[in-house]
Amino acid sequence: MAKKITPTETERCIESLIAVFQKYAGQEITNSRNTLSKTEFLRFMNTELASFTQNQDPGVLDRMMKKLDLNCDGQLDFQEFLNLIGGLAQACHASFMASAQTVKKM
Ligand SMILES: [Ca+2]
Repeated sequence: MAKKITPTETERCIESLIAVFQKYAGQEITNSRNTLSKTEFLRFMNTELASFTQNQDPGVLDRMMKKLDLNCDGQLDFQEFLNLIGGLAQACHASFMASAQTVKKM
């Protein structure tokens, strides 16, 4: 009998990223299931990252989409989506480091 392998935390994170991408990319039937259209991107941002989007002016998401869409096809593929996640993770990491520094100094 095959032993059930418990995924590591890292493996679960990767799996979650794929699942969340597929969930939003597959919402519009008229659009490819493998990419996020502008509408799907906005839905993703406003649902999954609401704490980030609620204090932004509406132009910010437009500009983000344009910047992330490296091949300018009006869609975000998985690689382009990962650049967004990577950028956000980096920003979070930087702010954790900054607050850790502040705590150390106190
Ligand atoms: Ca693209």
